[in-house]
Amino acid sequence: MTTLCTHQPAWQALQAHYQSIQQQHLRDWFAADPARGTEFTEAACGLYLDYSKNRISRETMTLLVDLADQSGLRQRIDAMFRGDKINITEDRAVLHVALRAPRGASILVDGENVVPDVHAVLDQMAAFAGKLRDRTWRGHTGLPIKTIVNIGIGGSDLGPVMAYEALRHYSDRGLQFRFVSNIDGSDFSEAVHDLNPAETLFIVASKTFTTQETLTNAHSARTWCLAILKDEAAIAKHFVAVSTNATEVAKFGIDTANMFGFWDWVGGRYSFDSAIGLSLMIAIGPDNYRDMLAGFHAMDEHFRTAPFDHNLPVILGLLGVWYNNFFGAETHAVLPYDHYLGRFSAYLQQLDMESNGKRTTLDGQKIDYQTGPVVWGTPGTNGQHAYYQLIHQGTKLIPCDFIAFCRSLNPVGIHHDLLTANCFAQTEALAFGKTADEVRADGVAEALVPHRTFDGNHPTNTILVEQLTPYVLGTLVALYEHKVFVQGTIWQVNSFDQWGVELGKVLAKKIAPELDAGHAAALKHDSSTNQLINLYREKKRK
Ligand code: G6Q
Repeated sequence: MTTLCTHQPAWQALQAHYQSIQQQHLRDWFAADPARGTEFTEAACGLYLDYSKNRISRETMTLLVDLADQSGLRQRIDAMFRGDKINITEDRAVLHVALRAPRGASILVDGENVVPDVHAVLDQMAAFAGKLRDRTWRGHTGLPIKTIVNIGIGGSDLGPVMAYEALRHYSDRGLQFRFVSNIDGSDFSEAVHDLNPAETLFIVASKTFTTQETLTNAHSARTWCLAILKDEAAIAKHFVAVSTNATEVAKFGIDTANMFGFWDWVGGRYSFDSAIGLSLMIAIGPDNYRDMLAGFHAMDEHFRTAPFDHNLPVILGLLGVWYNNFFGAETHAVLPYDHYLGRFSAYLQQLDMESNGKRTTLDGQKIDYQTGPVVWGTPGTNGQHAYYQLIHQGTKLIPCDFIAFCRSLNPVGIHHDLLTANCFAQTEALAFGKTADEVRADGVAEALVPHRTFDGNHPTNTILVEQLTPYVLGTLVALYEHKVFVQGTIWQVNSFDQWGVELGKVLAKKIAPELDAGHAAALKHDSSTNQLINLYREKKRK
């Protein structure tokens, strides 16, 4: 049995250290050290991280880095990059880093270099994307394709849609992109209601090609297409697949020449820079896509080589552990001050929560400490008019990451300065608050003073970047991928499986036929589930 993180000497030292500093206020730390705002910073791959507004001292960081060392982080990083099968419950390597390795690099899985295969698929994607972008790929009736609909779910949807939204500025505006994921028929119906099948291409994105939601949506798309085009031969022109499962792709009727492959060593939530990103490549073009991969790769190299105390994903990961396990923070907010990053927090939600929402160690021990936090957030400034109240004056400690850009992609009047002013103002207000005396000095009536006082001392990171580009998106996503890896290593969980989603899937398959009013067999669930099924059947008939 390996030593649990809570038994590491650094953990014990952090616990004692926490007792000694938990009452200290960021106001005092900043007053005592005028250089704090430039000292607790780090820059790499075009990202500037200011982590000075955290409840930490130099000693905290030293102890956290000790914890990383004692947890074997260096060995785990090496094992991942080497292609070891670190996803032990599925006996798989974890090599999303190979997806962005430059041509000519060598990463071995079972003795074979996988990098040439990665680039062969990228070239195949680029050739196909080129045909859609120059309109030479024609539909069954000879019309060019106007709309690309990605059908996928989870890792085969959240990444593509997030990245498409993030990089929409760089996209071909003559093409439309839509994303269907939910098994709710309204998702599919709304996505296609104004489309002409003769001008529509469906990308069925599914690693396994057995996922109920995706296959159900794909079959509905097929029916919708054939209802108008009335010829099975049309499928070859209007459907392509991204998958690891050629047999199922062929069974669906998609020509495997129009299949873009990837590999079992790419986890779903780590896959949007594989062929799963085909819709994105069509939107932004192969050159921009490769710039994005270069950004991913730059962050991979930074993570692999930088000393832990200068390593952005390590610093963010350790700070997360500090609040999660010592301050008892249960959630973590990611707040991008950029409209294009509207889906970024939802994407991170899966990346983080599906990876580290675990309660068993790699060697099967039951965990008695906190692991992955609840991750959430929406772009600024909308959140300020909604839930920031709770972050400022509520009873919970919510560490936040603020992400801001120096130059807007749409410089309109003074919008961008105002946006950024709001971002900086929030981190300032959260850190320093407003004392009762400061409130009184504003002439506020005594009865209102407690209501208008801000305690402050709320920790934040600020990530400041010049401009949102494909390269930058790559660095940001890799930053969070590796942050999750750091935390998973410390908590000793397998960040690359997701057994927790299985039980619900199995039960849904059992319940689906029981919802049919003609289902004769007696229901054998608990009394609540039985009653819900009965009510549904009864009301459905009306
Ligand atoms: C991600 C998960 C999960 C997966 C979806 C879709 O890490 O494995 O979200 O991406 O269940 O799976 P398919 O791509 O196989 O349809």
